[in-house]
Amino acid sequence: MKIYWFKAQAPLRVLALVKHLGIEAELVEVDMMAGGLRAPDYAALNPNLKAPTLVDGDQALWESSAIMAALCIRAGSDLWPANDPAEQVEVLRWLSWNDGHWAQAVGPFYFEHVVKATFGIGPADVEGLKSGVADVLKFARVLDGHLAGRSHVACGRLTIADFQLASMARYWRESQMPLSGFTNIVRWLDGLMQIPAWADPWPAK
Ligand SMILES: N[C@@H](CCC(=O)N[C@@H](CS)C(=O)NCC(=O)O)C(=O)O
Repeated sequence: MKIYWFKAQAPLRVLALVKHLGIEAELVEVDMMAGGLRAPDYAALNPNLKAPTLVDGDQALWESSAIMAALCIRAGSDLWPANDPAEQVEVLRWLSWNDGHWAQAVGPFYFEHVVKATFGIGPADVEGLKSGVADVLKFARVLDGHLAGRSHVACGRLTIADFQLASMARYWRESQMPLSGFTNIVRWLDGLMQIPAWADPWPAK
């Protein structure tokens, strides 16, 4: 089993899960800056030209949430509730909410501050982010209200929904996401950082 990754938030959640569950896999780092995502061999696996991609036998699977679910099923982990339809619905709701709303809102902050710094592609456009503040606040209110009295996003325990929602928000301080007033979100994000594999998801060099 191979997992293609590079240092970015979608591969991050898959690699954190792999480490957390102790899954044996060959972790193949793609040289994104050298055009590795556009190489024909890689494009044949993931026509989106994005990472992560899981290759298991003949099957190439993309989309980090689907990859995480597949890995949980393989490992017998309830981070994806394979045997509980009601819990699946609950996790799916938050995976969808992330991709449709939350990631869209926090993504620009993550891109300007973390992606640009990681790949040396220029300074953050701090001015440009001002127009995105209202959206972050709008959806942060939803998440913060939901997390009141809860330790995790779904099912009362760690699930792949936590990893999906937190992979950009974990950088909220250095990305200047306006989340400091959302005490339940901050408590949840800080709590996830107590998980060793989440705090340090990247493979050893
Ligand atoms: N929805 C996809 C997102 C994949 C994605 O956007 N990956 C980014 C890294 S976080 C990427 O490969 N970007 C490279 C590019 O767009 O050129 C997933 O969750 O796997």
